Amino acid sequence: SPADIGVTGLAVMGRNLARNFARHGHRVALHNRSAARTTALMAEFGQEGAFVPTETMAQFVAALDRPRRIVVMVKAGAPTDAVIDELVPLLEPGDIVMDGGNAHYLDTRRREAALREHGLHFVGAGVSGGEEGALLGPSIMPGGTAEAYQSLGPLLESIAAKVEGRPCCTHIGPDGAGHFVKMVHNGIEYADMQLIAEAYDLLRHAAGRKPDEIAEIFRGWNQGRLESYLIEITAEVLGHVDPATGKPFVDVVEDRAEQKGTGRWTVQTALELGVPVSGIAEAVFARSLSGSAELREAARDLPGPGETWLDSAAADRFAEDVEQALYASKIVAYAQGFNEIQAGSAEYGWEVSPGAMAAIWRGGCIIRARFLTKIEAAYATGGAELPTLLSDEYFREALGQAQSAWRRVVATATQLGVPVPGFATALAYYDSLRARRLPAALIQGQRDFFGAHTYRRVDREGSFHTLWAGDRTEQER
Ligand code: NBP
Repeated sequence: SPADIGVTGLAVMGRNLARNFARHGHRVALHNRSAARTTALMAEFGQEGAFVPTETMAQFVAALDRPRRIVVMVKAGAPTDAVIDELVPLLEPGDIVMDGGNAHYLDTRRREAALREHGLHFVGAGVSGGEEGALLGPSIMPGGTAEAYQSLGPLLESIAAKVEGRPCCTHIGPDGAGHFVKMVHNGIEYADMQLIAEAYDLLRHAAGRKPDEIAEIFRGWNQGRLESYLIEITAEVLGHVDPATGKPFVDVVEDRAEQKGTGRWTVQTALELGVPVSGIAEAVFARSLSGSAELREAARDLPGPGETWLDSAAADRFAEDVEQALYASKIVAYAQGFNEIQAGSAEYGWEVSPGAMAAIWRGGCIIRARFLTKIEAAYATGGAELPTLLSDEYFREALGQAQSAWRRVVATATQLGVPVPGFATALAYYDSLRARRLPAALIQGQRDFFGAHTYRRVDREGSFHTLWAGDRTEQER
């Protein structure tokens, strides 16, 4: 009998998604460019469910029930286009092609438009949770037509992670919406990881705690409002001892953070949309800085404040402050990311529900966390247009309670010379939004001085220019 769904691209991700579909009772057609992967999957896991292995793309397409539902899970970029080009002539109007790879949302918009010309549905779906998520339940962010989601959605929801019975998958919006949201998810992930890393650094180099002690502190935090996958794995990593040397694992790893590019895309896109995502940007820059060997080498001997540590009683109090600072900074980073989703949605007319994004990130994905429930609730109360999460009652109160500790942490870090770009930029963002008057007025004056760029006045409508080089009278422009 025909297969319910097909998966082409059977490397780690595709193979695990295919197995996940089969384990949920779906009949799955299999295809991979080189047949060896298909054969290997059948040999190892063929008993797990109903698989239809195929060798050629034509056989693969012929094995599928109509309208066909095809998941493409190959390397992002040119390989994805190559697979689509091979598929399209074999398909019929109404068929659905889903790209589950890490595509840029603009590529997804282009592909969606091209396939629409052929009467085909193209679904760009962000899939989060890595290899394990793909097998046991990822968070899935599919974009495309509502009609495509009607057909494909139930299959995706069946394999997605579940939180309190709800699947971590929902229709995000048209064309590139799914990949856009996945991109911002990754950007937020960068920021969250950076903030956690700074918290560790402070506990280590200001409070003088050892990695295994810090692992304990993180385990404690994971019992409270900071409960999340990232905090949980941080404690695991910090508690790990290198078998070869007996040293803390974190001390034998080179301190150069790598990146694949979704964080960078998030920041590039935010710059174009004019959304301040300073927390995500600092996180991307912090990774770049950590990898700039020459730069760091050249600056190694610059003077610092010297070895100063907090005394033991102060260190205990400081650890509590760091928890507050981490929570507050995390709220800011997420608020910024959600603003980018709102801005992308407005730009492209996607009508993405921010609250629904918080809901489907509660399971399956890397940033799954208890506090996403609070974000979902904030958008339920404030609506999809809520200007910032910071003004939601719950977050406002949490920030109010945290702010003194947050300031102490940033001040102490600054005094001791421990870099906290994530904490500091989050606090600066908080204070900038709070400010009654920003020095932007002065910048407008400077711009008008050197470039006659004009300014607006607080007391009258219109654009004005001061004759700076002349008698300094004001003209209305
Ligand atoms: P890879 O990204 O390593 O891609 C390998 C697959 O692409 C193989 O099936 C390979 O076929 C196929 N392929 C390539 Br390369 N060039 C091709 C071409 N020109 N035509 C047809 N097939 C081609 O696999 P992955 O790590 O499973 O990731 C798949 C997608 O999922 C990527 O877009 C990735 O960014 C995304 N993703 C990955 C993760 C993760 O944790 N790894 C998480 C979320 C999303 P072959 O076997 O014949 O070489």
